[in-house]
Parts: sequence; C-alpha cells; structure tokens
Amino acid sequence: MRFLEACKSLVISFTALFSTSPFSDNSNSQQPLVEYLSNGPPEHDAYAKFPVRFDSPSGPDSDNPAPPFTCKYNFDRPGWRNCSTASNRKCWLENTETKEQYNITTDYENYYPPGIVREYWLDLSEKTINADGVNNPDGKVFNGSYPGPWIQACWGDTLKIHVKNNLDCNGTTIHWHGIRQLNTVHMDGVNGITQCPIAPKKEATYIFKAMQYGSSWYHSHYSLQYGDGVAGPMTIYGPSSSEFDEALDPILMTDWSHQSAFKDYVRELTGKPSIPKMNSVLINGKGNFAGAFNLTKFTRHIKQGNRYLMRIINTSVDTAYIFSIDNHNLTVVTSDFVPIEPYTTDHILVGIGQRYHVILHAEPIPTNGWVSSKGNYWLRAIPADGCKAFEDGNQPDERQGVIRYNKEETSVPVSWRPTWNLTCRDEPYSKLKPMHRWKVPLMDLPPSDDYFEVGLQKNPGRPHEHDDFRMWFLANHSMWIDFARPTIDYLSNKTWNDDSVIVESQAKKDEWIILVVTQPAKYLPVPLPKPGMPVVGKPERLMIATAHPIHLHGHDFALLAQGTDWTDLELGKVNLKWDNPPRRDVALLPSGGYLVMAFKADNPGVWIVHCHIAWHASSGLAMQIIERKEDLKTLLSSKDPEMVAQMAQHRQVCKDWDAWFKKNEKRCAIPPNPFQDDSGI
Ligand SMILES: *[C@@H]1O[C@H](CO)[C@@H](O)[C@H](O)[C@H]1NC(C)=O
Ligand SMILES: *[C@@H]1O[C@H](CO)[C@@H](O)[C@H](O)[C@H]1NC(C)=O
Ligand SMILES: *[C@@H]1O[C@H](CO)[C@@H](O)[C@H](O)[C@H]1NC(C)=O
Ligand SMILES: *[C@@H]1O[C@H](CO)[C@@H](O)[C@H](O)[C@H]1NC(C)=O
Ligand SMILES: *[C@@H]1O[C@H](CO)[C@@H](O)[C@H](O)[C@H]1NC(C)=O
Ligand SMILES: *[C@@H]1O[C@H](CO)[C@@H](O)[C@H](O)[C@H]1NC(C)=O
Ligand SMILES: *[C@@H]1O[C@H](CO)[C@@H](O)[C@H](O)[C@H]1NC(C)=O
Ligand SMILES: *[C@@H]1O[C@H](CO)[C@@H](O)[C@H](O)[C@H]1NC(C)=O
Ligand SMILES: *[C@@H]1O[C@H](CO)[C@@H](O)[C@H](O)[C@H]1NC(C)=O
Ligand SMILES: [Cu+2]
Repeated sequence: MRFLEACKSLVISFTALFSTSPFSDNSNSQQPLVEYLSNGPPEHDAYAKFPVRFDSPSGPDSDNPAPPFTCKYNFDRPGWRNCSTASNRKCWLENTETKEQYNITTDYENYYPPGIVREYWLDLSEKTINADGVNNPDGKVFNGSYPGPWIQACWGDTLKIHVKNNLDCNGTTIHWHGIRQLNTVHMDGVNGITQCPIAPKKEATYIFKAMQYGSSWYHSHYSLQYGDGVAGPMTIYGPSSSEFDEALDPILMTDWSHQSAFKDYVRELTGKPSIPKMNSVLINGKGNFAGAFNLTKFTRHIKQGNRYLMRIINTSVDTAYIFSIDNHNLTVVTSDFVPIEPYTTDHILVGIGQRYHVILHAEPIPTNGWVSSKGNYWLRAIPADGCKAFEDGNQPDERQGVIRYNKEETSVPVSWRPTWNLTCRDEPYSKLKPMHRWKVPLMDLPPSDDYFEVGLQKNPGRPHEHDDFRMWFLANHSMWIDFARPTIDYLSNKTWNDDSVIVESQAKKDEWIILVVTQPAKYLPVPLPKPGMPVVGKPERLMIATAHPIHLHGHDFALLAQGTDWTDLELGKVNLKWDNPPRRDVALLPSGGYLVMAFKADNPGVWIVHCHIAWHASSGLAMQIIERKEDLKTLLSSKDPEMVAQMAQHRQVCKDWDAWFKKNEKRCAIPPNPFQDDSGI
C-alpha cells in the first residue's frame, strides 16, 4: 500500500519547461514517433538534399592518430555548415543565412541535428582474458576482445546495433548507459523489465536515437555478466564547452577479478571468506597484477602546447577512482552526458558508471617546484577509500598509465606522490553547472515516509540462504526479477509482485517526479561501524553506512541536493537548488547521507533505479518506476510499422528464451543453487 501512497508524492508540480524552438522551422524538433524509430536517411550522399560533412577528432594519440570520425548530416534547408574548430568547440552546426546554431547551449533533449543511421555488430562469446598477467578463464567478450569495440556516432544519429549471443549458458541483454531512450524504453536492454534475455545462438537489434552527446559505455544488464568483460566504450560526437586541438581515445577504468563475477557473488551473500574482492585495476583492458609491474602500461603521446580532449569512463564493478596526471591540471567539460561550464582541477573523482570529458593542456606545471625532465608523466587511477574492495596484500598500483611528450623516451617516469584526499565522494556539487540550464519549478519534498531508504534485510527462501543481513533494498523490498516476464509486457496487471519493486508514478506529461533516496542510520549503533562490519540493529532491517552510486535509466536527473547526513533532511536543514542544479545519470549517495533527484515525466517507460555496484544490484538494491503507464501502452501498441516490427522482435526474443530455458535450465544451473541465484539485473 505504501507505494500507492508513495506514488502520490512521486507526482509533482505543473510548470513545465517548455522550450521555444530556436529554429525557424520545426523540422528537427519534436519529431513524430516514427522519427525516433525509423531508419532515417541512409548514409548515401545521393539521398541528401543539403548535406554537411565534417570530421571530428577521435584518437588514439598524436603519434598514432586514428582516422577522424566523419559526421554526416542531411538538412532539408540550405545554408547549414559545420562550425566546430579548434578555436571554437562550442559551435557544432550553423546556418549562415538564418544564423541558427546547434551548439553547446542547445536544448538537446528537444533539438538535435538530422544525422544518419550507423550500424554496428556485437558478437558475444566466451574467451580466457589475460588482462593483468593472470588468466581469467571465465571471460565473456564482444567481437573477441575486451573491452568491446568503440561505438561512435554523431549528435543526432540513429544507432542500430545487432547483438548476437554466442555464450553457452547465459542469456544477455545490452544496456546503453545514460542514453535517454526517448520513446524507446523497449531498447533499454534490461531483462525482466524491458525485454527477455537474448538466448544463446540468437540475436536481436537495438535501435535508438543519439540525442545527447559525450561519452559513455554499453554493458550487459544480465545479472553479473558485465563484470566478466561484457562492456565497451561509446562516444557521441558533439560540441564542447571548452576548446581543444586533438582528442584521445576513451579511457575505460575498471576493477578486475581473476574469476567470474557469477562465482564471486556467493561471497557477497555469505561474507565468506570475505565479501567479494577484486584483483586489479585495468585501463582499456590492460593492467598489472600486484608485483607484475613490468607489463606494458597504457601509453599515450602528446605534443607540447596542444590541448587534448580525454574521455574518462568508469566501468567498475565495485571501485571509484581518483584520476590525475602528474604535473598537469585538467579542465572538466562534461559530467556524464551533460556539458558543463568548464572548471580546472588537479584530480577528479570518478564513480562507477560516471564519465567525465576533461581537457588536458600539454604544458607541465611544476609541483613542489618539480617537473619531470624526461617529459613522461604517470596517469594515476587511485581507488577511493570507502569505495573499493581489493584482495588483501593485493592493492593495485595506482600508476596505471604513462603520458609521454617524447616518442623516443621509454624510461619509467620519476615523480612525487600526490597527496589527494582519498575519501570517496562526487566531484564538488557547486562545480557541476550545466551549459543548457534547467530551471526546476519549486516543489514540496514528499513526506519523509515516502523517502526511499537503502538498507539490508535477510534472504529467506533465496539461494545461498543463511541467517545474515545480505540482501539490499531501496524501496522496502529486494529486487528479484523474472527474466522471462518483462514489466513492459504486463502493464495491465492489477497487482505487482513485491519482488519486482515497482513504483507507479502518477505524474502526467511534463509534470515532475521527485525521488528522495536516503541512507538513514536509524537502526545503527553509535559509533558507526566501518562498511562491511557486522552490525547489531533492528532485527528485520539493518542500515549500514556505505556509499552507493545510484543510477537512473531513461533520464538525466537534476540533483537538487546531495549530503552526508540524512538527518539534515528531516530537520529541514537542506537547501534545494532549483536554478540549474547539477544534472547527470549517476550520483553518489554518500555513506549515511541523502540524494534529492528530480526529473520531468517526459519519457513514458519502465525505468530502473539501481546501485551501480554490481554486487549490490545483484542483491536487490533497485526499483522500477513506471512513468505514464497509459501513454506507454499507447506507444508500445502503436501501428507505426517500425514499432510493429520492433515489438514482433521483442516477442520473438521472449519465445526463443523460453524455448532455450526449458531445454537448458538444468544443465546450466550450478547445484545446489537454481539457475537464477541473484536479482537478475
Ligand atoms: C515493507 O516490507 C515488509 C516486509 O515485506 C512489510 O511487512 C511492510 O509492511 C512493508 N512496509 C511498507 C511501508 O510497505
Ligand atoms: C568543416 O569540415 C571540413 C572538413 O573536415 C573542414 O575542412 C572545414 O574547415 C570545416 N569547416 C568549419 C567551418 O569548421
Ligand atoms: C547557440 O546558438 C543560439 C542560436 O541558435 C545562440 O543564441 C546562442 O548564443 C549560441 N550559444 C553559444 C554559446 O554560442
Ligand atoms: C552464467 O554463466 C556463468 C559461467 O560463465 C555461470 O557460472 C552462471 O551460472 C550463469 N548464470 C546464468 C544466470 O545464466
Ligand atoms: C616481470 O617481472 C617478473 C617478476 O619480477 C619476472 O619474473 C618477469 O620475467 C618479468 N617480465 C618481463 C617481460 O620483463
Ligand atoms: C569507479 O567508481 C567506483 C564506485 O564509485 C569507485 O570506487 C572507483 O574508484 C571508480 N573508478 C575509477 C577509475 O574512477
Ligand atoms: C592547478 O589546479 C590546482 C587545484 O585546482 C590549482 O590550485 C592551481 O592553481 C592550478 N594551476 C594552474 C597552472 O592552473
Ligand atoms: C577528506 O574529504 C572528506 C569528505 O570530503 C572530509 O570529510 C575529510 O575531512 C577530508 N580529510 C582531510 C584529511 O582533509
Ligand atoms: C503480472 O501478472 C502476471 C500474471 O499474474 C504475473 O505472472 C507477473 O509476475 C506479474 N508481473 C509483475 C511485474 O508483478
Ligand atoms: Cu550499492
């Protein structure tokens, strides 16, 4: 019942943010449904009415430049040309006749240029991965390599990605992290919620529009599968809030284990011999297991005086990093998919699932009066305190890569050790100022009974049952989805299983939804125990102070407030920021603290909210929000031929899964546990 109550307070205010079109015709805005789904203009000049073609710098570095990536647009009016130059990256396209622009302040949620369709093929198979000098025999990779291929597109393109599952005993679904999926929830790639798993030997095609730009990653949402290697980088080229000359290829930072996450998971539930611990840190799939310091390091070459765009992506299972380059500052220009006013810093904290674009100015700065004379510098990724778990005696080396000015120089960099504060946190709230500003209408917070509290409960009746608090909850129940019954197929249900942890929002089109997530220490003894330590508390619920990176699908959210003391909210001591608050798709719920998130109900769908620590998501830390259920039913049953075809595929994927599962459930389960031994997401 509580959730019917809760949904009332999930509704909120009216004042919508109607943006007036900056364009003289409305041709590229608010397209009808078919625009989001259809193949769009094909990649042939012959079809183009008023084509614009230009190159965007891509990577990997100065000595080894990749072919630039060509953006292709087909306008239906004359006068458009590209305007992104090294001295003005804020501009993307402009019309020389009308002076209209697609640029860094454009409301990209509503307006984007007319791109083309880009097609990719991802073939998932098993492979032993040697990423750090030690074999992981349980690796699962796209197209034979880890990380998977770099998916690239330009702002306004449509992506069409064919996924083939060649695994023996796992289904798969692929999620495009941070992509808004406007009117395409069925392409969000979450089994049990937006689709059934793709069965072994079967394939499916994901089609969606890249309305945002920046960097991100794609990863499996099938249980713990991404921890075994099922992840890759994704870049959507667009404007930048600060200038740069060249771009480096994406930097994927991840933690890594020497065996399958499916095997490590039992440790999360039993705590024996300890909660799961990782073995090393990898950059773009390469690392050095403790001691083996002589393996090839990630290396990039730069030229003095140039400015480089670097795309940093944290694809960890369990680790947040502090990223820095010795003797250099970084100018931060985006957080997740949101361009921000540039700010300069000497290190940034990157939480799981978070991404930053930063600009590296190739001019070393003396630190304590010292600069490397050989022109080589460590690129560091230091696991943050309170957001990491590595095997004892096995702390990864933080010197994860080398930036070199001099091609001939091969020596190991010599340098000072940075003295960053290693506490796990997000980048400072006050620094994340989006370029396209949101003014969130003033709203009341829901009553405190409707806060979503993160805590732990026991796991009666579940696999690996034992008498301890090991299952997380976010909305009063630990999530446990049914692979074969995606929520979007059951929208007419009168009731929901508790295990599905569904919250129905009553918000109408363009009203706002507010979500308050807290980690109250109500039942905690004082002083607070360290994360991972046993706690004596209220018997049926346990609140333990740990930081959680909270991720919302289907929207960027405005972060109205973020704090480290949950009692401040109840005492009314929290100032909410309505005028252009930070905006992103993952925010760190501080240990014992709170998050106040708000987003506009402009995207009908079933959107999951979950912790991006893989172990926590697997043990239930998630909920589903149904946004505008009636509009969603209308959308999914649309007679638009593209939607009809896509929903036919959707049903076929479920049919294939059911058939495979019937035949293989027994063979693929690991006794004494059933086939599914975690939440499934
Ligand atoms: C939370 O879940 C527990 C256990 O299932 C149930 O007894 C309780 O009524 C629920 N509380 C609310 C507020 O829904
Ligand atoms: C447009 O792109 C072309 C080809 O990449 C480049 O030569 C030209 O300078 C660009 N024009 C502008 C205005 O940036
Ligand atoms: C972006 O373009 C609009 C016109 O479409 C213009 O008003 C605005 O000033 C431009 N912003 C920047 C940062 O150039
Ligand atoms: C997935 O595959 C792994 C082996 O790589 C196996 O241990 C696990 O049980 C499988 N799980 C499911 C749910 O398919
Ligand atoms: C790396 O170091 C280890 C241990 O110090 C040594 O056994 C190994 O031969 C070295 N490998 C290379 C390629 O130098
Ligand atoms: C990734 O995020 C996790 C959790 O927030 C954090 O512990 C880890 O240090 C991050 N890794 C990097 C390389 O930023
Ligand atoms: C580099 O960043 C640090 C920390 O933000 C700042 O104190 C320092 O002034 C910066 N130096 C330069 C040259 O920008
Ligand atoms: C490090 O940062 C945390 C949180 O931002 C703060 O509470 C702590 O006092 C800082 N520690 C030091 C030694 O400055
Ligand atoms: C919806 O109802 C069906 C049939 O009763 C049930 O199998 C399914 O689990 C329900 N779905 C959810 C998400 O509760
Ligand atoms: Cu968590």
